[in-house]
Amino acid sequence: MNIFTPGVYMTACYFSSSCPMQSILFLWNYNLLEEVKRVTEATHRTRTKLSVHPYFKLPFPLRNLRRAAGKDLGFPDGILINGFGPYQYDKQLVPDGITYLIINVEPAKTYRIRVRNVGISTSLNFRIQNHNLLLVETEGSYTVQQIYTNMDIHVGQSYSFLVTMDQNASTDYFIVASPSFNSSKFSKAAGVAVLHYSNSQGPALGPLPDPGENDAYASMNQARSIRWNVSAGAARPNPQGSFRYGDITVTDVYVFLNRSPELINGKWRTTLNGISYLPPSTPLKLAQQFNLLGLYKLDFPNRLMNRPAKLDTSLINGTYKAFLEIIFQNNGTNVQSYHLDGYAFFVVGMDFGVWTESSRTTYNKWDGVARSTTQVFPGAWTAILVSLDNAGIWNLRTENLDSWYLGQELYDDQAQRFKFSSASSTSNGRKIFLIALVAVAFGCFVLSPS
Ligand SMILES: [Cu+2]
Repeated sequence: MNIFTPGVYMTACYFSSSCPMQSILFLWNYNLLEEVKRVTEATHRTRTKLSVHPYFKLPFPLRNLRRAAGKDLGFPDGILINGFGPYQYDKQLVPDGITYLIINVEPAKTYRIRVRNVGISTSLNFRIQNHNLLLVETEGSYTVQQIYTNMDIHVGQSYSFLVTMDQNASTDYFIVASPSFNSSKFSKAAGVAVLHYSNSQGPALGPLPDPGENDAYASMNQARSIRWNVSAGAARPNPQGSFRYGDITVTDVYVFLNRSPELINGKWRTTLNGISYLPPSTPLKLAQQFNLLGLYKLDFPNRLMNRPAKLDTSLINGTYKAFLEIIFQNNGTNVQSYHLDGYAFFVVGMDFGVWTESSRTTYNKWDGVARSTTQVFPGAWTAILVSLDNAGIWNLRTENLDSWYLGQELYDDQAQRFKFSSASSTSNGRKIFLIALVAVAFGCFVLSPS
């Protein structure tokens, strides 16, 4: 058996779907939603790059979207896998002539398959017919290696699985990504690719593999089962033993409330703690660099304030090397996922209901997974811990574009109060560097015999 070490082939095969060493599957939903994404991204890029002049006009399609905003974007028309449409697994559901993805494999070998949900609003359930998914990595962290038959992957999240080609190849096998929390409405939307053994005897046969118990409760249980691998030697924010996140004193607590879109100044907007992000007329970093006063404030509230929702350029007043506890409370009706640029954070808790101080007793203080994007189920909360060890102004946002383009994002600034670390932490840094080198050498050694 041949196991390809995660990470090593990443650059060589990053975009090659047919690469025998590793396959990266990008999943997304298309048609209306692709258009929304394209327009939204273009707008976001433009407004970030050029900044938003008070008279800056949104492109026309997005203005229309804003007008339509507040309504759900609806169901996707389909799921693409690496840009390809579904294999015709059912003649009633899938039209003729659609090009689909084939992943060619050799029997008995083990492949690393990295799967990312690059969609805009739909949680996806991923599975491979008759094959187990051995979870090994999420967003740059090694996980405890556990076997799953399917995995819910929320918008912006990614996972690596080792998949061993241990079947008899009497047929090809389906690779499926379908909207999570499946209903019959979604049956048309499944993304279907084909896993083809070199000794395969014929085409894949239906029905599609079952998504399992597919509701928010099951999905949360699955999410809770994903643990950080505290004994793996690499791809972790810090070497073993040097950083026990559960022992660090929290310096600041933020409870971010998501709720359904609301009218602010007559327009539909989304908010966190009642604030909908308003991009300033000068990019934040420039404003900071040149000390331009009045363009933004460092007063983002720790909790929802007793005041009407508003548009504002309000940043978190972070401190370099502070340790934050952030609770995302989702009072909306859809799964949200939140991403923090520049960091991996520890996902320590997740539950239904409203977070309270006593929810902390349920936190995982030992092996909560470190990742950059976490889901928050509707009517539920997710708690993360994050060490602000990366100075700068960083963006925290929802990955659901329908919420994002209506203003659900904010920035965290921990640059101005930068303090140089003491001598003792410099020697600590040296130690970390040495351990990293050992890990790299080990990786090469394992791979060279093949
Ligand atoms: Cu990022």
